[in-house]
Amino acid sequence: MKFELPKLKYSYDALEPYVDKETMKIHYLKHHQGYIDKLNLIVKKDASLEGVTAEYMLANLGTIASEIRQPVVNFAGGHVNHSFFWQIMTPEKTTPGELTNKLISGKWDSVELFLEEFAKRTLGVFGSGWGWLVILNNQPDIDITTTSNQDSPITFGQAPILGVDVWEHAYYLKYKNKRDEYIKAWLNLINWNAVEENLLGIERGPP
Ligand code: MN3
Repeated sequence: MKFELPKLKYSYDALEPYVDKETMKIHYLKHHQGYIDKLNLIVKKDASLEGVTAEYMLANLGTIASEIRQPVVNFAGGHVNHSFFWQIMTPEKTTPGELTNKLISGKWDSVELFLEEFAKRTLGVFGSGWGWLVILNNQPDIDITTTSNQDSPITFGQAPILGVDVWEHAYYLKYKNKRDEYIKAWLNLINWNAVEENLLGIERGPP
């Protein structure tokens, strides 16, 4: 079994003007593919990882041999985070679902205020990383978190609901050093249907 790029549900230019075609192509075909290639190399060299999902590795880092643990964090994390990222964006205009509205408004009063706080926290990530809306596994509570590099919320017992990549490779071609402008634009791409599905999936529990 080899890890592979997940199919995109939209074309490289579909997210314009918020995320440009060139950035999408490089991000997906070069950066994400790069994480996958390195993850496949790790698995090829360690028979105990054969058939293990990347999510399981990230949730059970203690079971990973110490000399490959950090590479697994980086490359399984890079693969899982980006696979999540592509499906949490959409060129279609979507609106927050019923459960999304209820949970977010219950904590931040409104979706608008949540997005302000999400943008602020994500802008504050030092260096490369991610901003997340997460739910603690099997808990009703949602929260905003950030991670560095390709660290995954899964490693910390959190399930990602929404997440934005704030590595410079995600925005530098179009936005240069203006991460704030990128995040503000990116909020227009949120796939609220996927957010609702993520919340419903966690409410239902594992199959
Ligand atoms: Mn990236």
